[in-house]
Amino acid sequence: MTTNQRIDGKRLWDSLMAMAEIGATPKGGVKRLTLTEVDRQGRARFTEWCEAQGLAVRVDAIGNMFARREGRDPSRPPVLLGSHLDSQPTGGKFDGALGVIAGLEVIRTLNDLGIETEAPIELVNWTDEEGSRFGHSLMGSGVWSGVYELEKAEALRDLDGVTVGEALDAIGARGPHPARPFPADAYFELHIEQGPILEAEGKMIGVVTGAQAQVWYDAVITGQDSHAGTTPPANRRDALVAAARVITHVDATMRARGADGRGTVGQLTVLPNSRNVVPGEVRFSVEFRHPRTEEMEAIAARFPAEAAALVAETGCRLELSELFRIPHQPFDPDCVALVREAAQRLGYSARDMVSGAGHDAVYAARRIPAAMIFTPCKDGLSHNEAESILPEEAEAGCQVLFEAVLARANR
Ligand code: HGY
Ligand code: MN
Ligand code: MN
Ligand code: MN
Repeated sequence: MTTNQRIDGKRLWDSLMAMAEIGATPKGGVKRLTLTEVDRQGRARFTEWCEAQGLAVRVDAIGNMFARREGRDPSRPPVLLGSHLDSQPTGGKFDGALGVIAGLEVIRTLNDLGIETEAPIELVNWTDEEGSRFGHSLMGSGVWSGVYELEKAEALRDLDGVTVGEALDAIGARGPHPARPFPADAYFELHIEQGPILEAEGKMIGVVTGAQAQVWYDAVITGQDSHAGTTPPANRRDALVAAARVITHVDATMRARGADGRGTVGQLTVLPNSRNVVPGEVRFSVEFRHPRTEEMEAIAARFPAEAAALVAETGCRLELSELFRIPHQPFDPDCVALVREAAQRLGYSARDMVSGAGHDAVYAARRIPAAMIFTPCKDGLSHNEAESILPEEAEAGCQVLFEAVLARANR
């Protein structure tokens, strides 16, 4: 039988909309880039809401925020829940924020109903999940779980040359607590699917069994800037033409892996970026993903040499640096079962699925049992200002989160 203790869907939605005001963009999305002034405002509002619920908020050295609700037995490791408040430059209202605000709603409901859990509960806002500013996604959870070294993370630079360390200090987000794993019992993350499957199948809940493999690179192609009018074809070393070959090859590599292949060049800078100069340097991102680790590894084994050969034919030079590689990450079967059982008890249509996106749960799972809950999103669209979900979808996801966390914290 379900606990029949219901979260407050309207309060959840109102808080989601209030958070979406921070960094709101004209097209209805949000721009809350990690460790910017707007991120600071989001963090401040999150802290205010947590403290209003009597939670003790602590911040670690990479800016991860943990808001703790005590349990009956303080000796038990806490059950964690949460996600991220940072967004893409043209992000949506719900990517990340849904998991954080739904986690807050779980705590608000426990407080309203006067429910004391056996284990403590900690609500988490992870720093820089998106990776779009500093080039490493899942950065905060990566440092917490020991995948990324803190010093290396702090030294990462954005396109303006600002380091993570400088950005942390600029908004006062560097906390006194060590950014490393502490004893925790489990981690649950509610997130929008960011893809088309649940909507296409008319399912309300995704029971996420794992997340796909991915590998990210930085590429720099060096040719020679020269006059567009006077440089004959034979004398050109056009870095943008070379980059175009590599970009086409990324797409072909993806398609060669069939419907499960993913390959993207999302970020590109042309130098000197003048219309009558043959480009001498092009910097761009490359990433590949696949549900099966061995497929990602097969791409990663061949792509660097293939790309170098394509570039060499143009007389340019390629420097390709691998930023990180994540194998397929299975989630914990017991935690996944709690999600599946909660959806069943609540009567929500559900299906098991692997996440196409990376999530903080992927790195949390390196240290503690973790599971995720997905809700549909309109047209499967995300990392787009038009990202949208229905209030009843947010409510359903939050109710499943409530039940799974309560079951785990009282087992
Ligand atoms: O890229 C990702 O998968 C995540 O949404 N940042
Ligand atoms: Mn996200
Ligand atoms: Mn995202
Ligand atoms: Mn993500």
